[in-house]
Amino acid sequence: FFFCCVHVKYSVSCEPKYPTVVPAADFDPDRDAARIETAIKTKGVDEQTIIDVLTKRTYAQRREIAFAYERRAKKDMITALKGALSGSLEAVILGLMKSTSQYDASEIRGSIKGLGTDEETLIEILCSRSNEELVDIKKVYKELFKTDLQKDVKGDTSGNFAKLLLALVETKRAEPSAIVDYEKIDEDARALYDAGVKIKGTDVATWISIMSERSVPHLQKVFQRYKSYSPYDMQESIVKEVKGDLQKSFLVLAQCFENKQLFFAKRLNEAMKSKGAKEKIVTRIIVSRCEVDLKKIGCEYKTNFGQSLQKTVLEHTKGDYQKVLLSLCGPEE
Ligand SMILES: [Ca+2]
Repeated sequence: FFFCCVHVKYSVSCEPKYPTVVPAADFDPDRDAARIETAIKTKGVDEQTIIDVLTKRTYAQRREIAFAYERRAKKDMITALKGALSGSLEAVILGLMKSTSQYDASEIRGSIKGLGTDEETLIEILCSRSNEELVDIKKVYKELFKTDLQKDVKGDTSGNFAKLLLALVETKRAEPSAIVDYEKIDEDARALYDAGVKIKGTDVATWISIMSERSVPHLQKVFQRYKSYSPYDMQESIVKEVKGDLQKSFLVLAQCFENKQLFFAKRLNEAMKSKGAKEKIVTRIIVSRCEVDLKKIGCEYKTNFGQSLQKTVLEHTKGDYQKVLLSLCGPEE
């Protein structure tokens, strides 16, 4: 029995990846740079070529293309793309010229430094990214903006909402353990119940520490176990116990612990089908997940909504924006 409490770390902590954008074979940065240069110079701009090249290369390859472009054209490729493109297509292409962490860091910065605070974006990113991703985002944030992510989050949020986001940014989440600790699972499940549904009011600090420090596989089992204490499951309990941005944040966390790709699939569906399609959300999810798990998000999408992600993109977007999204989503499985 005691053996089950021994904490063994996996030798590899990386989560499996399910990208739709993978390294191009026979990659030649000089040839690609020449194609981009011609496309930019073409009268009226040859958007199709820009889309074809840049969506079928990884970020690392796009960087090489940018270097090759600068050597031959004697100017910065990103600046040239900015000048040549506009609107939603420009947003996607410029997003692709950032690494996933740079993109996330910039989206967070934009959500904080824009007019007011865009809590929705802040919550989506901070509550859905893995510990590993958050570690990287913090590092890149500091490099790009010469300030700590913690400091910016603190300056723009308050109360328990701030406490939860800051706890996530501290990146104290445990690595998955190879051994299931049933005692700890039971203890955490009961603690979540005792801190919420069981009492008047909510001991938010306990919820925050459990949900920001335990590993995802552990929390999945905790939420299962939770149902043997509480008449409501964890998501229902969150809705009953807390409100506003704190509720939204806990819900994103809980949904992502359960099935992160399903969470993104639902969010994409909502954003595309909402009145005045929330293009910013669609762009952000597709750009930020195409080298991470967009393939799996597509599978969850199809399973849940009975229609492929690609078909939905086709129905709800148009023009070059549609072309670039479809290319990033890859072929239907
Ligand atoms: Ca309560």
